[in-house]
Amino acid sequence: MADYKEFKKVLIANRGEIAIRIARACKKMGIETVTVYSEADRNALHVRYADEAYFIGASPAAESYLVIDKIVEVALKSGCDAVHPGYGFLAENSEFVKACEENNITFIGPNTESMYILGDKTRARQRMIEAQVPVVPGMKDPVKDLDDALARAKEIGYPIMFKASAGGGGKGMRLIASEEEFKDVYDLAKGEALNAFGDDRMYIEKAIVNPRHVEVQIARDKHGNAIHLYERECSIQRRHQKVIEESPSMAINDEVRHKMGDAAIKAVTAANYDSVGTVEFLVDKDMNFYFLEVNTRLQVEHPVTEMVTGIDIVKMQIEIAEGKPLAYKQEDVKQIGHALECRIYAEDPDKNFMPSPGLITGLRLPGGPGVRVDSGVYSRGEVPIYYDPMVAKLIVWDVDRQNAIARMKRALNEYVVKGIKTTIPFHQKVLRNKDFIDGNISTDFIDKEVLVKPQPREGSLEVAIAAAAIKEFLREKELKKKLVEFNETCASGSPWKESGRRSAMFGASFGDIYKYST
Ligand code: MV4
Repeated sequence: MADYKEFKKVLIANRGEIAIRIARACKKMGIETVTVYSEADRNALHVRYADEAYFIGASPAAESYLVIDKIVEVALKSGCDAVHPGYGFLAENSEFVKACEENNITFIGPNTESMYILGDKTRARQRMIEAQVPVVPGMKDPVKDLDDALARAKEIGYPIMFKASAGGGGKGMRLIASEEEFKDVYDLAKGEALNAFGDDRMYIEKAIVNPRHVEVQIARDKHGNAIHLYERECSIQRRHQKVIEESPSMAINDEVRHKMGDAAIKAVTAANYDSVGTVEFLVDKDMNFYFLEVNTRLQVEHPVTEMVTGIDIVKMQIEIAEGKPLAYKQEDVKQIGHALECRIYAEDPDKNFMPSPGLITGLRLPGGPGVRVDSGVYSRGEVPIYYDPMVAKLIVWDVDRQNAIARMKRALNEYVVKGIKTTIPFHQKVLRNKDFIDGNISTDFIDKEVLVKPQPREGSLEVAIAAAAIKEFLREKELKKKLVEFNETCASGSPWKESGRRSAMFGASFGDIYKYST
């Protein structure tokens, strides 16, 4: 069983909040940290947080964070055993994984074979069909030509989704309502795919109307052990960018939840995956779920899962890369309470979410019970124009969704960022939306609801007070039940046992618990 190697020093090939999140896991594990930085990031927070930092080039990512040779060179020069890619940049680049392997550096992520299978959407679909994971009804192979495409679309039935095999995350995808429309856009869509991915293979799926995006966090080690860490609801998106994520999802019940978890394990096992990862599903109005794709990386929204399970996903990912067997069995993983995450972007919501880089002249981060801030910036620090404008994530945990929403509103009100515009006011608007509060969300929520309709002001109606009183009574009852359940879980060997029990009894200060364990 001692078939593993503990890392002494890890290179973090990323920037911003995720570089810091990874460095925190390393420090907790007694691993030395090395970061890299571009010209624009000379004074960045991730550089200050790490034990060592190396300059790797000009500000554009193509000249720094994306240059494989430079990253490998720093890893060798500084004596790192492993590289953590974070998300974005080189995280899903198999050339980078190969370069690491050739230089005896462990890539903290999946093997190249599973990346190859899951990176191509038609190949992944084929593998899932063989493994009997439910996929959206549609084609197994790419279309041959327009006539083939029209014939297949007719069989499947309009509306259809015309998707690029090499796409993913909403890129290279088109909703098509009729045969006439398909004829018009066929060549255009293929051209776009060729331009974006250098690959114009396309396939057809039945379009799921008003779907929910629900994804399952999984972990599988190099010994074939696999667990899931339940789901995240990610339907609140704007132009395929997630805005708010939560766990659990309001869209599914426990029966579907467990079926989805099992399907997700089946999916990653079929690809011989060996890291932490995420299996994306679409869920329709009847709670049918369909496999979409696997994200072969640590995701931005992993903290919501950490909050409801109490498991440090980054530590788990590093241990898997070291070759250790999973520290948890499926029955050890409990989904407790409710977590929400708001992504804080340096964007101006009043100017069509235009990026708002520049000097942060003042910053006060929220805190208190159940609040976690994964931030990549500091007061008097600069937000460069060159990279993703996400500057921080605000995550809250509470015993149920209603409490979590209230806690998130409180935390957003405490959050002060001066000098640049952020999406904080936009989140406050979403949290006041009735459909959001009721859990009535689908993927067109933001365009349809929040950006168009004015939102009610806080506490304006007397009727609402009466309704709230009734709700409060019912909620109290539900809350007491939850605390009893919670303590039973603590007594039965969950990962929360050591750190969670006392604080959870006193108003659930899970943010504080988290800090001690990270
Ligand atoms: C779909 C779909 C409807 N039917 N596939 C967008 C992200 C990418 N991973 C897949 N996406 C979709 N695929 C079929 N067959 C609708 C979407 C979709 C969507 C999905 C999740 C969250 C937001 C979305 C926004 C528009 C479209």
